[in-house]
Amino acid sequence: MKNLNRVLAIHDISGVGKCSLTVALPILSAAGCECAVMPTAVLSTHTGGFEGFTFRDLTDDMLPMAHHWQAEDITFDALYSGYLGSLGQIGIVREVFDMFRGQAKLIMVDPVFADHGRLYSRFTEAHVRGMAELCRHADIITPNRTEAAFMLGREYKDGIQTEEEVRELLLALASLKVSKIVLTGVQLSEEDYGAACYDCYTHNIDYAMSRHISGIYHGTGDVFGSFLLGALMKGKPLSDAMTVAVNCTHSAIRLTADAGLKPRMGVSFEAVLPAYIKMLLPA
Ligand code: PXL
Repeated sequence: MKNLNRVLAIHDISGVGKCSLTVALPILSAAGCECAVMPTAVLSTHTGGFEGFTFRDLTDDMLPMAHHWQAEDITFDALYSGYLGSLGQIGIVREVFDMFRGQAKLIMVDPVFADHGRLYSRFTEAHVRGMAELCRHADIITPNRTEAAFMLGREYKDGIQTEEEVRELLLALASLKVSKIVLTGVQLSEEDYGAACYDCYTHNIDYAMSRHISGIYHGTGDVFGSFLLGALMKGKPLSDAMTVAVNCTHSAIRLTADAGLKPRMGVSFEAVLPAYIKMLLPA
């Protein structure tokens, strides 16, 4: 029998500091998906908040893996890319999308390269342009506010936004020719923090807000993206899936903050998985 929920997650493995594949695997599995992986690099830790991390680039393995899957008639129902370890990987991921887009219902690109107004270590302006180009090949993109601004060649603006500013940003991102955009890190007041989405078919803009928790918690973009994709694979409409992802990510940050855990180690998403699974049950 065909498994209708096989997702290919294309991210790095950071050994410590929960993010990328170490969160995509458990979250997508909790959503009932089979999570296949194409690791882009293996690191001792992620690159934010740790010094001296190891970095094994896996660029040369990516296309051979994809060709093997093709030779074995393996298909994927969704393709999900995140942290890419080198500029060359952006073109390779495009090729992988072309190889498997026939059967895939959904291609989601999280253009992971920056946050809080700064590029992640190892990335340059060329990576920003490459990611903006990769976004054109996705059905859904999930940039944070920094990535959105940089891909549009704009200055990053911090703090509270008006709904009109969010709307303008979403419409500008739609010019990258993606059909659905989920913008994260949206802040509408001191308290209201979350995400906004735009569907270019319906022209609807929706918001999902939760109570703002101050601090910079690592890996939350990957946790959010994985919660979102799992809910979409369960058939939730975009705005409902975004609400699930905002609520679950918020709970994971709340638990981490209340326990006084170090933000660079990632958030306590594990404790939220039972609630997430319940949210995905049919109404
Ligand atoms: O969470 C994004 C991410 C993923 N993978 C690696 C990272 C980062 C952000 O810094 O360094 C290796």
